Amino acid sequence: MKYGLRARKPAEDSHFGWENEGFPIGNGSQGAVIFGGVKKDRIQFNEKTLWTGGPSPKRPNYYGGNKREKFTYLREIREALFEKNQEKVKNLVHELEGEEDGYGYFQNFGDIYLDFLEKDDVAEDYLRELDFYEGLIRIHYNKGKKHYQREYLATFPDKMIAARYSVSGGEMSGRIRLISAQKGKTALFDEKKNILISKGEVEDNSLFFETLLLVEHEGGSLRWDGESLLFEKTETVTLYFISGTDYKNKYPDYRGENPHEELLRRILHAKKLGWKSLKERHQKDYKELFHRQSLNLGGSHFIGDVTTEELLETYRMENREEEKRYLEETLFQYGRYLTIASSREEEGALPSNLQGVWNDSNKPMWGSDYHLNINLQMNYWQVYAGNLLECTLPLLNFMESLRIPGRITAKEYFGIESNEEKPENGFTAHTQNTIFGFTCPGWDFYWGWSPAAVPFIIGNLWEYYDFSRDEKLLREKIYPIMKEEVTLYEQILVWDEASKRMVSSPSFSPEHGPVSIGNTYEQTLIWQLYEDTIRAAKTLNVDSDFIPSWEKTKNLLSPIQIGEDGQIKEWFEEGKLGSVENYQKNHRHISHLLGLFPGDLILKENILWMEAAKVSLRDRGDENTGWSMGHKINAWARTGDGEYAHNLIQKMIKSCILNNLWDTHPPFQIDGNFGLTAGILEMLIQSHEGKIELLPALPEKWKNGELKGVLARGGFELSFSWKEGVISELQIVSKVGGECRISGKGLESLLSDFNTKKKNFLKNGVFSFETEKGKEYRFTNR
Ligand code: FUC
Repeated sequence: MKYGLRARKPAEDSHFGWENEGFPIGNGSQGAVIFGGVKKDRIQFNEKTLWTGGPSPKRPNYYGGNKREKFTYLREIREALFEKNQEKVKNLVHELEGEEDGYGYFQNFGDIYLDFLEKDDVAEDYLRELDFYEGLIRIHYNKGKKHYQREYLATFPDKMIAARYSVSGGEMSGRIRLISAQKGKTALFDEKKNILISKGEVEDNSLFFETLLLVEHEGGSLRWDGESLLFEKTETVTLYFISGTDYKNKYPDYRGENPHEELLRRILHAKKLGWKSLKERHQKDYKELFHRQSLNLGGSHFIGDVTTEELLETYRMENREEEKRYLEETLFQYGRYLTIASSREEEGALPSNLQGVWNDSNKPMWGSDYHLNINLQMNYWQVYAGNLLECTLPLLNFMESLRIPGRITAKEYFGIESNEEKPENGFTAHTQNTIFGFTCPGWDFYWGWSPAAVPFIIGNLWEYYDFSRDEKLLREKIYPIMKEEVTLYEQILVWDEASKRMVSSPSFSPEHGPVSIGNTYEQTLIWQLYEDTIRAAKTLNVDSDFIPSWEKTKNLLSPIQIGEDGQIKEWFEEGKLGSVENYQKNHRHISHLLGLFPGDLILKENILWMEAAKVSLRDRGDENTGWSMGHKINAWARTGDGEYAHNLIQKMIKSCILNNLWDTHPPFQIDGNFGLTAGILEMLIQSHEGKIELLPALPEKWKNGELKGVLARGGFELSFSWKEGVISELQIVSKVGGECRISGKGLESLLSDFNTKKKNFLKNGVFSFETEKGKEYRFTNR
């Protein structure tokens, strides 16, 4: 196995084992965690649409959590803020909250247990591997003279999870149980079809759910005993299973068809294909995505027979550099593996949530929902340069689906109404979102209010365009969302005479400090929204009559202010660092630095702002929750300080990575995994400053390496290698044509021939040349 997870024992059958030792597989909509026990195996599984909350016969008045006509308080709060009457503000902000009732939780779907007729749990030569290259889990072990082998996979083309258990040198017997995680539901066996069915309705919201499990065997026999499926003296047992609900992401009832027919069709199709073809089809699909990109930081030749736990141990305790680089490469690729496993484009697909698609609890932290004040954004930071653009489309669908409920929230909380005359007059959403169109603020203003979360996530959609240059998608789907949001802000920004800025009010920086007007978090994100929307309009050659007024607003936002300690102020009122009410030193959010990353407001050419950003970053400190460290790696990479960024990677691996390499907040939260992958890419290539910059933040420990198949803004795919920090080989594929501007150490000599021929090597070290669509450009040092 080249890259993956490896263990020499099964995961403990407990929540601890699930979170720390289980190995995840997924096909976007379905996920499973494999325990791999010898006497008792457990497959815990999920499907993204199984949630409590939302509209339901029990909640006939469900209104997306919105309270009515709250915009009247908004006016009062704004006045109080202008008058600096904080007491009044504090008394009133609670009016800008939403309803908790009906919020709901992402649910555990259930478990499949295989109880083997074995005396004990003891096995020899036990090995459990999640192989990123192959896209599956393998387990083998011996028990006496018998050799056992298992494989588990989640296939996207055939929408199925499948597992195959085989034994040589003997036979195996045992029983299979399918257990729903919803109360009081038992499985039934359809003798005719040979399918085990578990179905019912979620008590809270009457959402219909169903799982079908088909078991095939070679040798021996299989029979239903009224409670479980007994397999006796078989050589192989193959499981195919699929789950679904009658959820549909459609306002207002969020219900679609009963999934039974479709699930049945698929499971019969899987049966027809059989294990071998199913696996082949899965691997073809998976490998096409995964193998687009490879990374060598100096560890790719390491072939140690070590477990992931041992690798982590080495990383924490010792100086075996090759192994350390290998673990960094593994974590990098894990972010890509988890993306493919938790976010695939298909009709109605939902994006990856706080735990991707894996959850063993019916009350997971934060509902395992969609958090828009950083987390959902971070779930997709790795897809762009990571060459997995299509995996971001579920996010686009999700954002589209928030527009209708989000217009209600805009109406109730901002008084901005969409109607026949103005059908797309502005939508909003806040920190927390569910699959049932919960777009209102949370039930506590101090974490719940965050309208700028929408501009924030629109940044992700724009990145999709900027990397792909897919003008059709920009025109048809992305730009309408951007324009609607600018339309909203054109109506809700207010003029602040004291600071001479257009400001959002009230504003609250996630998730500390005072309620204020025009804080840096909001101003920055709104600025970025205007900046990107204007670019989009110009690209598409539309709305030229709006652009002057949008430009004007943008220029009055003044997001960045430098404070007395030379920091980027987080609040306009902040003088010295942290001199405001409710400031929390070392807070995990670095929301005032979103212009540094993922935005492109704070650039290297602006030395003053860049230095101020570093002051603010240092003030926040390094160690924090997993995603916070993931964010800081990216931010430090943008400053160009590779050593600092690498130091953070080391700290993150030491403190926030579990034995199955899942990132922990705690609990397990997948954003940190994605933030880490994105951060590694950001250290090796950047393209947000109007050019491609190779090795912008390279640490000494990575001085030799190779990155293949990385994407850059402008529609370029690059592969390059470097020695002693100098680029030694470079290949650029231009996917859409147009000018390529590129810089990096060593390019001057690498491109010298090319340079004299074309005479377009620019003075400041940026090489620029026109490319042809589909053409490949190769440069090597002779
Ligand atoms: C944000 C963060 C928390 C947590 C939650 C899911 O609100 O502030 O740390 O990650 O999202």
